[in-house]
Amino acid sequence: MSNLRKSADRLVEIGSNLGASNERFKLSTFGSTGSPGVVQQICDPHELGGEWMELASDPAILDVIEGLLGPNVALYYTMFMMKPARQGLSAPWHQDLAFFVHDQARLVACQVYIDDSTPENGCLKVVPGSHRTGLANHFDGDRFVNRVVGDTSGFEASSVALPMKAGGAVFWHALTLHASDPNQSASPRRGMTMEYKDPTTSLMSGSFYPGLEVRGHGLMVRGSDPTGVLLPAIR
Ligand SMILES: O=C(O)CCC(=O)C(=O)O
Repeated sequence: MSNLRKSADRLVEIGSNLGASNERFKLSTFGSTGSPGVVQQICDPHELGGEWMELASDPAILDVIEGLLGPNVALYYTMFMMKPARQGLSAPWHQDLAFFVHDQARLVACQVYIDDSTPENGCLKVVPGSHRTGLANHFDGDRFVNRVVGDTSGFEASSVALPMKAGGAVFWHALTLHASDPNQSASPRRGMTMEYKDPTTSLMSGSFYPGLEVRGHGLMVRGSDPTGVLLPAIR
């Protein structure tokens, strides 16, 4: 945790000079507007190696993922969610699969927190069982809007908040409806989201979301790749 916090601080220092988002540092999330110099997300920090890749290939995490997806596990992407104190933006109700539609819903996310995640600083909320209800509409006409369109008050009413201590993790299916509130508290809520998938499931052509930010194909972190396309992570 202390290595991750130190590295996170260094990254934020770099990103705090930015007036606009770039491929690595995002000053906004889920389509909402942020402020110059306030980093909201860091894309694919596992590409930096070190403690980030160590976390993404942590055997304790992969044991859980293997139990859900089977023996072959690819790391698809990572996203470090900053939720800075008083300026952390909300995540509207969405399903991850809408952002990267695959031919099978065999993808699972794990978010590990480096700060305590609480209702006050915008902990994750999920709708239990929603992974069985199919993919909801995330489009307004032909425009992808980063959230489920229409009345989401029913999601709010049936949701469960998932507060977590620093060092803890939450896992969710790629079809699980989830959201988080803005952080209006004095404490940051930093969490590393890691998306894992069965390597035999593929991104569907067209991908449905033209602003797709997932850049790579993924990296094998457990087992082997029956498709022969993905590279093993070298440690
Ligand atoms: O970190 C959050 O509050 C939201 C995370 C999320 O929705 C995601 O990683 O898909």
